[in-house]
Amino acid sequence: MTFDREPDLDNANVGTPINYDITRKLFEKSGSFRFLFYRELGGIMDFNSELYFITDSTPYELDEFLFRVEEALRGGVTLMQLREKNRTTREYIELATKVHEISRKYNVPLIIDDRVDVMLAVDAEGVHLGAEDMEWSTARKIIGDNKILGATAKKVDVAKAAYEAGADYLGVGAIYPTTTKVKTIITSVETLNDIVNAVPIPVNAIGGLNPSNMDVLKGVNIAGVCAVSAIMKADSPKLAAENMLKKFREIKG
Ligand code: TZP
Ligand code: MG
Repeated sequence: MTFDREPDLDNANVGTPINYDITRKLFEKSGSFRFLFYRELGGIMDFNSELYFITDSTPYELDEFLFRVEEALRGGVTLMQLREKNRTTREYIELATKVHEISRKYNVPLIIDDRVDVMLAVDAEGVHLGAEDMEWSTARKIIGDNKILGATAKKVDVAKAAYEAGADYLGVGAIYPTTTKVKTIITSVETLNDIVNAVPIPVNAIGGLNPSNMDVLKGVNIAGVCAVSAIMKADSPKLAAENMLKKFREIKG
């Protein structure tokens, strides 16, 4: 794989906007999957997708939902996504505003699922787009280089296309069948590995993952794991997040 632009790594410091050149270089250089992000309100947010928590508010009253989100953050979630499929634009923005207030306290970047407008409205740190959402290149133009663009990919060619279009990270799966409402297919660990080796940006595994079934990911150079139910529906989202992060770090060795 060849790359046409060379980032200035010596000057890649806190405040450097994340973009895929910088991401790639730091990814290769550090191998630690921690990246520079940008300075926000005087604080520093790292992009670290080791434990990427994706929400599902459907079964919960607002207070319970926000409590669970905060518990998950207290448990060590490193990146989070607000994923809403059945809300009006106004409701989505209202909820995102509340969730962003919480995620900021923990310095964890908030990614908005599906909706560039909602992300911009609440000045969240990024947006996650799949194959049926706004095209990645269009989204990148709209959001600029200071926001995170996540993409869903289940095939190597799609992963490469997403990277070329400006994606900062990829979500790949479902690795296991999932109880979360989503239109998806099973992605083999082999395909996941192929994708990891085909793109220089962080790749996260997703789909039915919990600490008891993550061993299959051992040896695959993923940046992290995503979870909805394992954290959202747990008796203690805090404990669930702690356990999941611990297990991920274990399998990474
Ligand atoms: N994309 C692929 S699988 C999935 C998404 C959004 C849902 C993952 O949810 P869970 O509950 O962690 O299986
Ligand atoms: Mg989507």
